[in-house]
Amino acid sequence: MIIVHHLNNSRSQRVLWLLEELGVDYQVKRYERDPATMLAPPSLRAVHPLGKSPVISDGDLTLAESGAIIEYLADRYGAGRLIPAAGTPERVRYTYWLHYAEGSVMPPLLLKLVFDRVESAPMPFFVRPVARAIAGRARDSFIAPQIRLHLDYMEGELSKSLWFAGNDFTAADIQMSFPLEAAAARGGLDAARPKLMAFLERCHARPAYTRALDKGGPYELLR
Ligand SMILES: N[C@@H](CCC(=O)N[C@@H](CS)C(=O)NCC(=O)O)C(=O)O
Repeated sequence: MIIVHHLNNSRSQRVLWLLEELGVDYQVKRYERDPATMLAPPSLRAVHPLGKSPVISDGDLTLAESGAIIEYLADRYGAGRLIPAAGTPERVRYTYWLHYAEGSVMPPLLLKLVFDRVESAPMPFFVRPVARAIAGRARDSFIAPQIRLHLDYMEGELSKSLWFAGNDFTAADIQMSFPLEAAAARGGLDAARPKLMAFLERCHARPAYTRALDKGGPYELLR
């Protein structure tokens, strides 16, 4: 039996969604973030040394890293579903977006989260203006332009095909949903980028997406 070690309000929601799409049996083991630090509880380190979510167990296998998990589950349990055929241009695009989600677009979104929190963190009043100035500079000179660059790029790519790998929905779209949800929550993604917004609407309209939300519990992305 597959066990998904699932942290509330996190990337691991995608793994539940994929398993619902594939109709595979699984169990969810839930972990709650520390409300002050937002970190995962230490108990997750007993499953994987990094103590981050998602992690899955499948028999003797313990696997972390959402892209690797999605690739593994789609390969092992998909029977050809949600993966473009080997040797096609769509398959290359599938691999690209599977890696791009965590490797390229998440870093600036994460930096935005961290620097926004630096500004609002408790600190002596005389330090606050300095912290604000540093955070503002990082945001204006690097983070915001990088996020805009990625959003424009993805909007352009979704002008060429309905889904990221082509005209069929694949597991790469599941992987890409999280950065786009994070961008809608805190990265400035809005109706000015209609292809990306329509992508999110199509994702959210899938019955398996809703079933996964029921299994995973609260899913409100950090701002
Ligand atoms: N690149 C990793 C990132 C894993 C990660 O940072 N997960 C977050 C949840 S969104 C987490 O566990 N945060 C809590 C912590 O770091 O303690 C993946 O895609 O699986």
